[in-house]
Amino acid sequence: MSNDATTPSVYPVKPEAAERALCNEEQYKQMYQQSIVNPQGFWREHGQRIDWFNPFTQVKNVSFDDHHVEIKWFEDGTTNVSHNCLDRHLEEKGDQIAIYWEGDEPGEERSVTYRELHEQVSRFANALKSQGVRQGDVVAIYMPMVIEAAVAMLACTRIGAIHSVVFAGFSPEALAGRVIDSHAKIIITSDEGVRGGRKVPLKANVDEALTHPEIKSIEKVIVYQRTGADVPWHSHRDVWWHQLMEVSSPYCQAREMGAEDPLFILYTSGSTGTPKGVLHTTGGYLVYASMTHQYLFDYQDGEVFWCNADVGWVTGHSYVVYGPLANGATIVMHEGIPNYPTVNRVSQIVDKYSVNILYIAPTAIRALMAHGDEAVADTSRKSLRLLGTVGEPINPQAWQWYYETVGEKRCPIVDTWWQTETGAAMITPLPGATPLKPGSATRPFFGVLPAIVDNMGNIVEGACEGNLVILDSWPGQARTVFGDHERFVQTYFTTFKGMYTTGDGARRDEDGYYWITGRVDDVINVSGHRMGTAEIESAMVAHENVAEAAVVGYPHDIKGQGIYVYITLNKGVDYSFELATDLKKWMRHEIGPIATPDIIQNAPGLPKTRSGKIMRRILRKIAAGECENLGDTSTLADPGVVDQLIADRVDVG
Ligand code: 6R9
Repeated sequence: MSNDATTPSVYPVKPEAAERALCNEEQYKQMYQQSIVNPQGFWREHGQRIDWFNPFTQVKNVSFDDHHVEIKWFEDGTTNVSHNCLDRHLEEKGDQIAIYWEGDEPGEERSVTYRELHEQVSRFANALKSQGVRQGDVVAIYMPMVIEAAVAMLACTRIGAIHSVVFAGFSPEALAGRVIDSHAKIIITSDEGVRGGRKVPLKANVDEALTHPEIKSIEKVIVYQRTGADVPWHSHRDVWWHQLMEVSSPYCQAREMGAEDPLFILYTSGSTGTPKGVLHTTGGYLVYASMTHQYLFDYQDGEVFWCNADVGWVTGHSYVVYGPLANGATIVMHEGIPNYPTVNRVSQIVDKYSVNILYIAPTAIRALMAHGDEAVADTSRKSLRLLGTVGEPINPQAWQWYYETVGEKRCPIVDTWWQTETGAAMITPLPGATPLKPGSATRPFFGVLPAIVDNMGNIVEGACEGNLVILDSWPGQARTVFGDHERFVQTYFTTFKGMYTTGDGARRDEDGYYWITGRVDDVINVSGHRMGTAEIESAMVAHENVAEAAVVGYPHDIKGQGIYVYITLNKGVDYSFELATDLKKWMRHEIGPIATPDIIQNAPGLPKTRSGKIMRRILRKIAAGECENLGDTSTLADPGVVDQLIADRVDVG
């Protein structure tokens, strides 16, 4: 992570950014101070940024005590998310474009105004009601990146149904697991999705998922017609989206919801067990998502905002749908991938819609950077004012390329650190207020109290490195794990008492800037997507020839981390190229393409402690090629396996 001598280590705030921004450096410091010293007063004021049907009087009611973790914000207020994202903009912005949709193939495009979006959401909300969806029911959404994905989400919020968006790249098995856990009543999907020139058989995947014997909750499958492909049909269960829309009324009053009523569930991987259904609630989430969207992108009326995340990830929830729409923004939604059909696709879309703010992941930046200037060829990108990044640490080299080649040194970069569980950005520069250091997420957002603790949980002051924790609640914080509050407490509040454990390591420098160093638990981050090693391992050992599997991440130029799998085969099974290919296919089927192993190493023995715990630390080092310095191996049950592993190592370089 070293900068070469020609690279400045600090980029001062640009005067033009400070001039237009809601807050410059002085104002940031004042507001931050106020938010920490008097959180009740600060959030009482900023809670007003959304419309409340019934105003709140209680601001914050929080306990991080592991005997009784409870998180409530604005609890006696009532509101509705879809009202805030749509109805309240109609008078002034009814004819403004809400969403520019750009299809996978250039030339395929659509757009909707706020008025049109409001009408579609209202119709679809009525459609959901007609299919038996009531307040508090869970609706699974397994959709490609089409406007209707946002319509489906907003329609759920309009009637108080809880959505659970499942990334359309996930396999039928992964979808089934999430449906079982959430007891979803309805699945909304499409005939097919289209990404990078390839069709994804979403409806067929749903059909396959629903053959799972444990799924009893699903009553209806609503199918949006994206490609018009022939799909198998079960007339007692399947319903066409367009047929429902035709007969549904365009009037649907937004239901008055309590601030703490559940808004959505989003599954995320942890270090152990099955994915957790992280639950967010209504009022606090919307206040926090919309406020961060406005401040960290310095979003101003009339600007075009493009976050290219999929709605299957939290970034797509907070910065494709809820944050921007609550602020009445015009957004771009792209169906495809950043480098299809040409490597300058992102830049072309920027020019086409005069995008002012571009928010993408380091993995996409690195993939584009691999093509150098070709990635920006024949485009001007002159509309760009600000760049953002999220999902994993950005290496200074990629930062530099993004800054110089994409933004032509004109646009500040906001490197935003946050998590599914935090709802929205937590540690991030503000363009008018924060001098930038490439690779650092810089300083906390208002109301966020980060700290670094050692492994004993002692808070360390000043410049240091350790575990990143958050000492007090913020409105966008997840409230629980759906159906398993104990797991929520265990995962986030027991490692270090009285604090929220992020699972990330961080360094703080002498200026108080935070540098995220990556996960401290057994979670790997592939192309900005979190995956638990346990999840991959359990899918791997479900294969008939695999006895045991250990998964680690290793540094990967494009993806950030690649998936390196060590497998022990069942007795009598020989390792072969064909078997490795079969295992990769198996993983795509079990979890989805993002879980495809990059490297598989045949490992007749794995390094285990006497208590049987695999020492991944050693496997990580071997995968990364750091075989000389493996650290202490004395606690291994059989230290001999290490030599064998090194001898059989697959060179990733
Ligand atoms: C929003 C999102 C969360 C994990 C998080 C951390 C990593 C996210 C980052 C970053 C360094 C950044 N992460 N943003 N690391 N710098 N700017 O990505 O949510 O999918 O839950 O992942 O991603 O490790 O703990 P999620």
